[in-house]
Amino acid sequence: MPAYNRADTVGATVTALRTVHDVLDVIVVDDGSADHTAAAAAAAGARVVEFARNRGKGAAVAAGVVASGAPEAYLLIDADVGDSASLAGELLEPVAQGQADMAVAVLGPPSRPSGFGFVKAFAAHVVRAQTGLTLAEPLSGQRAVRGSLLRSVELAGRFGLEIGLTLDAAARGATISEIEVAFSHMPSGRDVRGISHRARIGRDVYRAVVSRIGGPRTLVHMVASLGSRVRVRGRRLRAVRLPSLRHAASRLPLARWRRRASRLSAGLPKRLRSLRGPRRRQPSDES
Ligand SMILES: Nc1nc2c(ncn2[C@@H]2O[C@H](COP(=O)(O)OP(=O)(O)OP(=O)(O)O)[C@@H](O)[C@H]2O)c(=O)[nH]1
Ligand SMILES: [Mg+2]
Repeated sequence: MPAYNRADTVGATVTALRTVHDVLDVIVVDDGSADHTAAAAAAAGARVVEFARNRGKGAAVAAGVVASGAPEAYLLIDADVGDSASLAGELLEPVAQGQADMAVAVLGPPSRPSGFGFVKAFAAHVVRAQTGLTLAEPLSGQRAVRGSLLRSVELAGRFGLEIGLTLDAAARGATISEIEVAFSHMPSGRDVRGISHRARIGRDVYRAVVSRIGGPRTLVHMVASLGSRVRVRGRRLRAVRLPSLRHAASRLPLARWRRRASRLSAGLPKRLRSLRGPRRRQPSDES
């Protein structure tokens, strides 16, 4: 459990996780918090790894993996999930049963308006284009991952963690599935703090994608995903796909337009004459 300035919720999250059957050890990585996150986590019974300064979510999870030994599976749970972390067994099940190598939790609707969805749409687009997978929550931090899989990938930095893990796992042929779990969390809102938090997430996701598929392809995905988010007078402009363009072209009444154009051009000299009006007398007409 990566935790940064989460003294308010980390204790409840640890306590709830420890009630989950099959959870043998709860490791909290305190990412250089300025509050009492580490003490709260330890008081609730977690093993705590402390960073002296903030190094980001990816580095925090990587440190947790190093501290873990070699368990069969990992649960990655954000520190703001609180009591609802007791539902984590549902997330572990598909991995424990061998149905998935990574199970990604789809959370219930947010308690307040959160981001605008641009980064999520971009991440979903990249995952779909690169792996063929359609994920509703490509950036969800709540995941169960097969131990050998998580230990075999180099985790992306900061908030690039989730998209990097998804792309790397898919590249290794892992089975990834999404599962609805009624975890609650505390999403940042649409205030200045929330927007700058989202901007940081966007930057980290972009970096993780660029380092995996290269800059040009990343830009193409970014533009395409933007198209799917832009709204004109309340209607969403979907990314235009080539087959639909061809279909639209085949339905154009080209023959009718051609007939009309030739009728128009045939009648043009007469129209021009009528536009010019009756011819005026010229001085040369006198002579
Ligand atoms: N903000 C932040 N969180 C970190 C950092 N390192 C670890 N974390 C933890 O990573 C988890 C996810 O962070 P959140 O800030 O909740 O990000 P999020 O859930 O993706 O975004 P929201 O929907 O705004 O909550 C939490 O458990 C954090 O405590 C860091 O450097 N910054
Ligand atoms: Mg959160």
